[in-house]
Amino acid sequence: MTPNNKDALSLQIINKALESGASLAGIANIAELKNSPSHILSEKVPEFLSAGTKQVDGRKKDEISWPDTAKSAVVIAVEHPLGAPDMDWWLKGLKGGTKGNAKLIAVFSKLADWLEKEKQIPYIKLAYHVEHGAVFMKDTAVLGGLGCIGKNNMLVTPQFGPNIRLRIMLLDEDLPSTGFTGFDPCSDCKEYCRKACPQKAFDKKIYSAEEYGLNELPGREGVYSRIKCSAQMKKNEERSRDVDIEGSDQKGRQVKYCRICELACPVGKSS
Ligand code: B12
Ligand code: SF4
Ligand code: SF4
Repeated sequence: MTPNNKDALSLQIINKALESGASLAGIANIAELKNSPSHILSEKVPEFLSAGTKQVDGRKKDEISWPDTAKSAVVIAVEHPLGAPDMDWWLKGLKGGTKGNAKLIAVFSKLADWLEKEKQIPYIKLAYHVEHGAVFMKDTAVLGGLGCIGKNNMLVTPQFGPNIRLRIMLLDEDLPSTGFTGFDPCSDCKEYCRKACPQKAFDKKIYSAEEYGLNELPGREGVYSRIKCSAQMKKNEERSRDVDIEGSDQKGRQVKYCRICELACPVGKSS
């Protein structure tokens, strides 16, 4: 396929994802993704058990298992606006865990149908947790041109700030990354995100470029502590409660995980 044809195919895929309900979409090349900061750092830091990791027999936490056939990754984002906090609430028994994840899964279901029927491109829809086959989503999104990593250690997009959630699908098609944006709202910001954290998770430098061999560090300067952040998630779990599951006679355990550093960020808050 010529470079022009590849660009045209990428555009078609992105447009189909947007048409299917994604708020943003992009593409990351697998070779670049394998060399992105989270994929490098995760191999160097000790295993970590938290709300975001899973105990899977025979698998190391944070360890990616790359399918041989995958050559590019489609990344989609769905907006989680201030007016719909329930999109982010985890509920055991709900498909995808949250309403937002259910929407992300539905978008990929439509895109997968189209890839199969119209393009005959093999794909793999990835899970959320790395131990269940996921890759690191924020890096995929930066390479795909959706935004930058902010001082809150989250993907910050020009359109929706950090108020988005992500999902990835791998393609057996060698497409180039749709690119960095140069967008950086943090350089002259008063760091509302960091100041708002109840665990003071950004108060100490933990990672250094010299020790880890990369300049792109958690929280940008190596100040984000996932141990402190995770302590907050544990508190949130302790405050969970049983609620009705819509469309079912079952009850499920609802957890409202902290997103204070996300909600404190002024970027994209006009929506
Ligand atoms: C495990 C996990 C957690 C754990 C550990 C977090 C961690 N960062 O280590 C805990 C439970 C603590 C957690 C907390 C949260 N999480 Co979480 N989490 C994950 C998960 C499953 C894996 C992330 C991970 O382990 N990363 C590995 C570590 C090594 O990397 P990192 O600390 O994230 O830092 C890297 C980046 O900053 C990056 N980086 C820095 N500079 C640059 C520059 C460039 C150019 C690039 C490419 C990268 C880059 O490289 C760093 C390595 O240095 C992802 C889903 C996924 N499969 O990716 C969701 C995910 C990252 N979480 C998400 C969210 C929303 C949250 C919370 C707000 C809680 C909530 N309500 O859901 C908080 C936010 C914490 C914060 N400020 O970062 C979203 C982020 C969306 C966004 N806008 O960025 C994700 C993508 C899931 C989703 N549904 O979309 N999470
Ligand atoms: S509050 Fe400011 S420093 Fe923090 S992520 Fe948003 S723009 Fe960046
Ligand atoms: S999610 Fe909550 S605890 Fe974790 S860094 Fe953000 S504000 Fe702090």
